[in-house]
Amino acid sequence: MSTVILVGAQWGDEGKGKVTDFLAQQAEMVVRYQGGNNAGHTVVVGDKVYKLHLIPSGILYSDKTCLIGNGVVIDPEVLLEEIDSLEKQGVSTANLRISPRAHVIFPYHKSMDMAEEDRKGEQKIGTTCRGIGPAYTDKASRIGIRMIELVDREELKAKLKDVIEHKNDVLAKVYNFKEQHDCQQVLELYSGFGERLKKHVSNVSILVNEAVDQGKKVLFEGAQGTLLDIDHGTYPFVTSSSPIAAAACLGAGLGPTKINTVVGVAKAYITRVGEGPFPTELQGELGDQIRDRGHEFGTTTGRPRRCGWYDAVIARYAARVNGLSYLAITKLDVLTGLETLKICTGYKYKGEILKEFPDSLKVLAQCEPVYQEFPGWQEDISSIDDYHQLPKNALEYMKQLEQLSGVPVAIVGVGPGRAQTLVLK
Ligand code: 2SA
Ligand code: GDP
Ligand code: MG
Repeated sequence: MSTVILVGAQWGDEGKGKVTDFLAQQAEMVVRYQGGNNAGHTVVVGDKVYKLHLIPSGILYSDKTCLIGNGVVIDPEVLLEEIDSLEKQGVSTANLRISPRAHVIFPYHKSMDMAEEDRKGEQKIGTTCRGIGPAYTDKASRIGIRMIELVDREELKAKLKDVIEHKNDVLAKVYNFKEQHDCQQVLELYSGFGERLKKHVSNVSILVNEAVDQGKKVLFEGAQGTLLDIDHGTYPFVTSSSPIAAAACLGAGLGPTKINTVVGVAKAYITRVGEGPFPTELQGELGDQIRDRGHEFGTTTGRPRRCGWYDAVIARYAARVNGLSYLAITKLDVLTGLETLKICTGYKYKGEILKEFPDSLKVLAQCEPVYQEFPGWQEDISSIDDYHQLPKNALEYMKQLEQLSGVPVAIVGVGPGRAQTLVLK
């Protein structure tokens, strides 16, 4: 199949970076289509650990073209740091191209993100405070500034002058925010970023369509996850973009007729970072144990992730809204040693069993998970290289997980390394 969209099937951090790196071996182009540097995609190659935020995980191969689409919001300072850090580690970023239509994150977006979280207090979303929401807000309000303007000093100056005055006003008067942003300072800093990034700016829509039309393999790398989608996620505890598969077309500039396959990445359990209801959350010792074994801490912010049992209601929901062709199940190794494993098959709500993921957050918050239990396994599985060599109980757990999710499993992760990946189909 020549075009594959890879999406998070849970609340993010499913291991999309690792699976993208694995599938990128077969691809010629890897494309990010939404989100920004709120994302943290960890890729382990040999003894090296790469933490990518904006640059597609395909960059670790010297022969892949890596694109950042129009649907991404870009903090140019972070992007340049990422470029510098990769180059220092011997990874070339010469094949990186950025859409001129991608919107830019400015310092006032970060201030707005923090100020808005403060204003919400107890009701806060638990954002990464990277300015993501405010940048998408400006895009929708038609006062955003794009890469095409960032690389044109005169355009940048004109746009900034207008916007900064307004932002300072709102920050001071509405949020009582102390910090004010100096237009000239931001202009100097950002036009410098623009100068450096200019050589990477190129029409991503043309590049992707040409590649697809030439039969090249293109991989679309989603960030965050289905339940963080602004339309289909646990609103308002979501991010401000659309991580689901449909957004790949929008965020890169190609039509849905060009897509062949959608792979959903899910952990063998589930995590979430940030606020909001989480039916299968494990509070207490077991949750802590899974967090420690799975090193479940934010790749971008270092925040501890909340951990819970695999939720097949969510998996079926992700299958529906993304049109999943396959599942890639990661971190099966993290469950090794647990005596009993559970999979949530439905939600109990006011005496009824809900089989579908509810639209109402109020309902979700009152749902009690209904579980099926399975015996665990004790054997170390991290160096197994053939799926059928997994312990009997691990195979049974995977079989049930697949059946309850309603999507065939194609890939299983048994460790963070590139080689710790089992292929089924
Ligand atoms: P934002 O900053 O506006 O996008 O936050 C809104 C919600 O989206 C969640 N979110 C994430 N959830 C999981 N992983 C993300 N990336 C980082 C990682 C997170 C980190 O890879 O670990 O380091 O903390 C990510 N980005 C956004 C966020 O928690 C809010 O619930
Ligand atoms: P992403 O945002 O979906 O790319 O996921 P993150 O990189 O934020 O978090 C996933 C973490 O799990 C990273 O530290 C990966 O190196 C790690 N990981 C991915 N797959 C596996 C796996 O199969 N087993 C183990 N033990 N770790 C994994
Ligand atoms: Mg992550």
